[in-house]
Amino acid sequence: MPKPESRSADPAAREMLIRAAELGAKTVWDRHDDLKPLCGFGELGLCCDVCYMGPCRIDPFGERAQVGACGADAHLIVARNLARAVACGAAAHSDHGREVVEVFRGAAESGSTSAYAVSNPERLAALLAEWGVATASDLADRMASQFGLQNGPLIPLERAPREQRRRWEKMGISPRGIDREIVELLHRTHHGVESDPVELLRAAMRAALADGWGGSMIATDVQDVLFGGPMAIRSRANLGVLEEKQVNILVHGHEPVLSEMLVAASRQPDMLSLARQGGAEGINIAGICCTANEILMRQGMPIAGNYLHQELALLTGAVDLMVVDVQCVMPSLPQVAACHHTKVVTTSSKAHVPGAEHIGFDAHDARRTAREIVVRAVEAFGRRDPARVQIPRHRMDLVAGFTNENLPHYLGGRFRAGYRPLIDAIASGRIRGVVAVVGCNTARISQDSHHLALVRRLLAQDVLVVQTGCSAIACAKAGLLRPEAAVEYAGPGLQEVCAAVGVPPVLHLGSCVDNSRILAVCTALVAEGGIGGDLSELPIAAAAPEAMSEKAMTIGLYAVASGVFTAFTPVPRVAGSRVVRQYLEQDVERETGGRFLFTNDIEEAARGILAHLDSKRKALNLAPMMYQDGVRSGGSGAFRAMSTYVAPTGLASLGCGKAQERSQLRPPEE
Ligand code: XCC
Repeated sequence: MPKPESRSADPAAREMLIRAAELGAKTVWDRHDDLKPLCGFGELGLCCDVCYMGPCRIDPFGERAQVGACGADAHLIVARNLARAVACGAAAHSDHGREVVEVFRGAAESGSTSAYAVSNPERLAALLAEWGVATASDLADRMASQFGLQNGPLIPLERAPREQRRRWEKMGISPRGIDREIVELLHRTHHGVESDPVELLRAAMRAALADGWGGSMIATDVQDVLFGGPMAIRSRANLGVLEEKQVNILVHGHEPVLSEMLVAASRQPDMLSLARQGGAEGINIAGICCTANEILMRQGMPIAGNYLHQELALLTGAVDLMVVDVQCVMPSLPQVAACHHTKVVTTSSKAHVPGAEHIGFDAHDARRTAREIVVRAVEAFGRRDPARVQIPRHRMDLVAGFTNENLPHYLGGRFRAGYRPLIDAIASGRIRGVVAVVGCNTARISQDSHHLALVRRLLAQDVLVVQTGCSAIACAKAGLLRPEAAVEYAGPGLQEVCAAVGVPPVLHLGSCVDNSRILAVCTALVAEGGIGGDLSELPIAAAAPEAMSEKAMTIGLYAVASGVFTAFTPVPRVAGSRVVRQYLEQDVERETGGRFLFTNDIEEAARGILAHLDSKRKALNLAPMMYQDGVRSGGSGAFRAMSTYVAPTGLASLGCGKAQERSQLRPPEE
């Protein structure tokens, strides 16, 4: 058996990989190994299957075919493949947005019978004003219309800095509705349509922008209106959150519509008493992937793991039921679940998995569906074999729940709520910059190893890290989302800031659609003024250190189109085209202000990001960094980080309770 250490940096995962071998279960790593060697043409992006004359494969060594049967060369083939991936990634995120808008519309209609209601009237009022409508119902209609907007820019685009919008207009990539952009992009990739690889990449950027500043951004807004705006909140992460004596339900996927209702159902007295009658001490709901992030941010529910944990969680034998909706759900789950008593339930009309039970989810009947799922889980608990249960003891405390709306309060406190304290810390050289580290796990890279290596490296260089998605879960499992992580990992400047305001050095901003929150934070930094008049001028960057899904490519592309330097690892399927790499890693910077760094080497990614931050600081004429290698520049001796650290009054001093005892942490003025 391959060494578990080579497959995951997470000790809980390694334990379960050994358990998988004992049980004779195949996991994603085994299947990935079975496929090796992976197709070299595919890896380089040089295999074209857009028509049925092919597939045509370009020889990267120049000895055989250099063009496909139709005459498409390597550059067009690579660009076309990439554009199709971006279209799919944008479709996934934005269709999530459309789903939650439909639920919102149902809740907003007068005389509604929807199981959902607006729980955040303040956010609703702000959106009504911004969108220029009078009622929630009008807002839902206006938002729904954005998806099919045929002409003219999207309404949320107005939030982008003026200079960025000017760049998009000049390039002709101001996005229209996501439906139109994706249809046009796919049309352009059809055989015999767009033959200019760079024009195709620009069209892909336009579709990605329609997602980032459209579908995804609307998803975040609507979810905050329906389910509440997150506040800093404590919880725990890793497989050790599974409870030996409780009914364990895992929610996995992306849309919080079902999972919010499941959390509510699991707390109902009759459901709890049913669980007790079945011999359980309670009902424990935990999450996997981005659904985990959604119910963590708003409800403080524990996180069982990120993408590569989904099969491992089932191997514990402690999961009674896993309920899934859409995206990042491995089709293998029912086979792995068959090792034990675990039931897998699908709920989305768009996502069926052979071997799983399908319980169709309808927002109008959400309570009944959620209760039915809880009942199935309690029944399954009765079939659990305690002798076969093995729950890794690893679980880590964390603080999550930061947003562009609440960050000014946490950073500025009662007297200085706003982004000015952060800007001052950057301008004075205490903080080098802000980097978003986001995205997936992949079987190509030892699980979490790149996320942790990059984030620790950045923290040591006084970089404030913001996170979403499976990357945030990786760091949560490793303890980087605790305020104490500032002492353990941050450079002295960042430590001072974290100690002063009581936030962790790594801020969890939510699920992958919530990358829109990161765009909003960056936009707010521009609006506050002092460290750049455009996103591309700020000392900021982004990274996807273990990218797996097409959504990651879409997010990377809208980040680059928004002016952000973005390190993307592993190298996506672009290596077969010099023209595509040249455009995305260099030339695009003249157009959007952002660019990619594609690399398989996470240290190279870290060096590239740090060099980028320093170049932006230099261009802005900001103060030199206050500390160099732990020593205050021009000062007298080493900064004694440990001895000067004062536990902040807010977050760090509070211990973590059980999820059911969770308490939201209020901004200082409350
Ligand atoms: Fe999927 Fe969002 Fe990637 Fe994780 S980070 S593997 S996309 S769940 Ni979104």
